[in-house]
Amino acid sequence: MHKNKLFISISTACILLGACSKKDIDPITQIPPARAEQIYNRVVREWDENKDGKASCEDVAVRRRALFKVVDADKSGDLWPGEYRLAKFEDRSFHFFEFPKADVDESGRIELDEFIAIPPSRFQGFDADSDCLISKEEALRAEIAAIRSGERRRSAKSEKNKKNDEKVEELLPIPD
Ligand SMILES: [Ca+2]
Ligand SMILES: [Ca+2]
Ligand SMILES: [Ca+2]
Repeated sequence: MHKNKLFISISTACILLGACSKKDIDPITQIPPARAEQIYNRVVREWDENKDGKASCEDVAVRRRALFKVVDADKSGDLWPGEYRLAKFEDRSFHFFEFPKADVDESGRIELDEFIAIPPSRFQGFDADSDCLISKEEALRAEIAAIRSGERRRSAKSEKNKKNDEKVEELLPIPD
């Protein structure tokens, strides 16, 4: 009884003071379970190269090994700067690591272990706790963040369009 009363008074306080705004509700608790499952499965499908049903660093390594083979044009087993540059087109992670920074042992070549060791920027964007595994919660938070940044972009765009419309109006001849 006591608890109920307390609950009611807290809810009333929320309503009266507007203190418990929507902002305080964790948005991932608002996603229906079936939809949450769908989002998580999509993220796993996107990464799961080793087909173990999880999106992990191991999947990133599998992808890196495959990419290494592709860009190692002269099949020397290591990459020279020209070959390394090709990898940047496939994975933005390499943009953040110029050749000298990636060549940890300063051998003048990027060996496979150096290539795999470069932090995967997109994967890390999902893996908030850096445990090398994208959990369902991390997948959902990334999805919400993506939707929000999409909304921001859209509203910025419509703001721009509005300005353009105003400009167009300025350009229209004034009727007499
Ligand atoms: Ca996997
Ligand atoms: Ca090296
Ligand atoms: Ca994680």
